[in-house]
Amino acid sequence: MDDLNGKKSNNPLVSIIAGSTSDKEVYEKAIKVLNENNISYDLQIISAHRDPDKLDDYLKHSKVLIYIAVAGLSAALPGTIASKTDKPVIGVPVSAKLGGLDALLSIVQMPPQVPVACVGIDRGENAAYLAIKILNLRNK
Ligand code: C2R
Repeated sequence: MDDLNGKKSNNPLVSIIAGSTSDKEVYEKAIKVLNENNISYDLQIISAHRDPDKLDDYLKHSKVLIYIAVAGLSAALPGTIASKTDKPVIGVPVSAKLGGLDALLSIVQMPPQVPVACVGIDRGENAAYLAIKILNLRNK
């Protein structure tokens, strides 16, 4: 994991927030792609369900441009982040139970006005690739 932390930065462009360290295999896929593309990121393990105040505090002080939210089970995390930021949120459903269908539906089925982009189950790398495409808009 240490080598994957190479591009962690004080002024990150992307924030990866995972609900648990048990999602590590999935968020490491995103970290690998961000590192390969020299995109600075911050990694946080914060559960919206378990530690809502910590999430609130982090988001209030965060200056990143894009959030990648990795969560399994009843994946409230991406939607909660989306409710508190005007930046894009990309959700990654994790196959913790039910093959990840529970998390996929939780992330996709956001109510009107609070969109969350969603990549495939366990597709942490695609969340990073999508984040890079969004960041590329800055150079157009
Ligand atoms: P533990 O292994 O820590 O019990 O977590 C995590 O993302 C993980 O996949 C089991 C699963 O619970 C998920 N989790 C969420 C949230 N917090 C934890 N979906 C949340 O706030 O959405």
